[in-house]
Amino acid sequence: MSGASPVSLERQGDIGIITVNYPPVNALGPGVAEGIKDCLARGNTDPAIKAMVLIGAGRSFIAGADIRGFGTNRPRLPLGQRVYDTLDASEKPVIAAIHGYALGGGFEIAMACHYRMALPSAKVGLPEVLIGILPGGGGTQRLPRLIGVKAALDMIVTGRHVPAPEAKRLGIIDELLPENADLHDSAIAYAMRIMGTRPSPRVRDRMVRLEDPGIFDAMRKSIARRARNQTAPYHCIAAVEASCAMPFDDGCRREADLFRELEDSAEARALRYAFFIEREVARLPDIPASTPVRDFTTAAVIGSGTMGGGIAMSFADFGFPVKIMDATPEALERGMQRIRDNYATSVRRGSLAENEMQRRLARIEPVAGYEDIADCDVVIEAVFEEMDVKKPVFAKLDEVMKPGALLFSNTSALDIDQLADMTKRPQDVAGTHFFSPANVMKLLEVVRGKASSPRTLATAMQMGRRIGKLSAMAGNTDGFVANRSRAPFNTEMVILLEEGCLPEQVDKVMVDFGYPMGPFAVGDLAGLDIGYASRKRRAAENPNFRMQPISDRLAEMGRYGQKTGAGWYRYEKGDRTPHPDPEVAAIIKEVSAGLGIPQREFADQEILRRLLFSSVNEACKILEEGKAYRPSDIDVMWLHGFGFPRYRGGLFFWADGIGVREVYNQIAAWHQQYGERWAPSRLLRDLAESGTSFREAKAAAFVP
Ligand code: T1G
Repeated sequence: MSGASPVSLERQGDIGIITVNYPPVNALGPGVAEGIKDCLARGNTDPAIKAMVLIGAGRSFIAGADIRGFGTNRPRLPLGQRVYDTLDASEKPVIAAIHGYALGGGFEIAMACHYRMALPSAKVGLPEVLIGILPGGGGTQRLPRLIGVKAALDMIVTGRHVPAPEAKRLGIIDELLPENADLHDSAIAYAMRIMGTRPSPRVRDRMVRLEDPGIFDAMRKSIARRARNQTAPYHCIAAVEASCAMPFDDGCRREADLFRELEDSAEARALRYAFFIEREVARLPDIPASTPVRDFTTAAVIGSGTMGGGIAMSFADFGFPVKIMDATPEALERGMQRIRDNYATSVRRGSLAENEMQRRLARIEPVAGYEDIADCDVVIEAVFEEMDVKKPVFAKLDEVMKPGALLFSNTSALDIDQLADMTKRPQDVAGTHFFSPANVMKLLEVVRGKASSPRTLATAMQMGRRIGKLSAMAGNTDGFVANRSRAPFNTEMVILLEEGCLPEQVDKVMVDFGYPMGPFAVGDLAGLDIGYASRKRRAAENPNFRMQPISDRLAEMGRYGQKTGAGWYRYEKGDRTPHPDPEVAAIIKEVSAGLGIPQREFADQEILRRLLFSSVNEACKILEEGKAYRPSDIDVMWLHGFGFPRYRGGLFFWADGIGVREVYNQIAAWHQQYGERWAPSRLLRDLAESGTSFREAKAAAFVP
């Protein structure tokens, strides 16, 4: 920012307009809150000004405190002297004119204003809990006074953004404008209508509306599962509870005490890290942001199986027309039925409106063959995961697709270069690896082939963002980046069984750590036959490939998991609850005895570290081979591809909490005990020797 204040005051007739101009989202960075306070003081002393409007320049109102300032001991205005207090003390009324976002401290400022006006496209919210803290600007005290405790608790504990029309219904917004209204002029007109009204209505003067005294304990119970191991959600509840138990200023003091307990907590540091790496991942160090992307308006998906259907839904969910085809009309109809069933389930659960489901279904057009998709801008191949099936598809696409169309494959591990070599336009080919279920999981791995052009890659990354994904670049290595870094975890978890663990013990450790499901339960959900086929393929290619006799035995018995009623666990008909199965324990015991592996007990920490350290080591190998840009990109993949608990930041962020040296020493010890699979990567050894954190590790130059 230049020397000029990011906040200005100009007078238009009787109205003072205070404008915040601190791009890109008017966060409350250095000088912003002070600037607002200064303009309020000047507006209150200027006799020509009867009322004021507070408005944001650019694309938003105020998006909240500057998150980069947390944990940095940046000086903060004391209670009673903050911008919210200046607004409370303002003799003249102030209208918050909201467009874009009013979030966190920005929304708290709006609530300290006397009136709130918004465009319908605007959104308000208190998302602080999502970065491990709580509204620290009086929001936990004002919101219950504005909309009642029940609605306030929902907004504060979920951190959700509330669209302006809903905010109007809740009582947050006083004046909801039509979408095409001019916010600036409308706010001035509004100010002129109310400028003589005294006293100006202050939210702090209202009574809190407590609908049910039991709501706080009920809320604590309702969040117990998803908020386990976290503190911020519970502190949010305590702060709102204080709004019912004490006067406003005391409540603000209680809020400030709770905020201080959270600001530099491990949870808050991890969640702030996650927030920023999700933005960093979009930056491609060797592909300039100015690289022209190919606009796309129509997409096609080849293959209407679980993945192809989910990919088609991803496009339809974000407004894109998408054509879908399959090898036979019967297969295509099965795929369309699965899509219809998926949407119907969402409608039944209340997460999707019926009319929105119809709009999305109308965007998905089943087509008979290649000639029907020739004019699409983007085509995503999602056929069976075999090279012999995929190669002819790419040869055909090369033949029929219009010049300039982008040809992507959803393969999860196969060589992108081999597919590109089936075409005369390898520069237009890349991998776009969705994670199952494709319409739910946010991670999209963009896999760079040797010949993929910068334009193709930049377009693939942007395409992911435009369909609600987090796009992350991966090198074309076996398993790309996410699955390759996860592979040792998958091996180690089964080897633990050979040594005396049970699936339920491993799953409990990982669920207690924060995963939504244990890895064995996830295996049963995905289907054990898929891994079995993959292991057989790899064993045929690599005689040294370590087979998994226990997993293989289950698959050979037809125990594929939920779809067959039994896998690692046993399932009752119509019930997805995994039940430990004595038959599996017996198989584990028998196979392990046959392998001659001594059985022993395991502490939870060893189980956790055997799984995660094996992946940390592999992720270091990926970085030293230049197959990922940054350690934090791999953390994004673990957060959004594998459900790694967000309040632990990511795989490397968590490992840094233990320390590189300790991780290295443990891996070196397991290398002595178990042999080559635990050989420390060179990068890991170098980091341990240099005392460099995982997050500071430098990847080798990117190698497609
Ligand atoms: N602080 C610092 N930088 C921020 C920021 C913030 N609050 N919000 C966004 N940015 C940066 C972001 O890193 C990116 O930077 C650029 O702006 C565009 O963001 C006292 C204590 C507003 C919905 O949690 O949710 O107030 O990558 O890519 O998709 O009680 O940004 O360009 O270098 O996300 O259009 C509460 C966080 C803070 C809001 C816009 N507020 N931001 O989304 O753009 S705590 C938040 C967002 C607080 C008070 C408490 C989103 C957005 P770069 P973007 P977008």
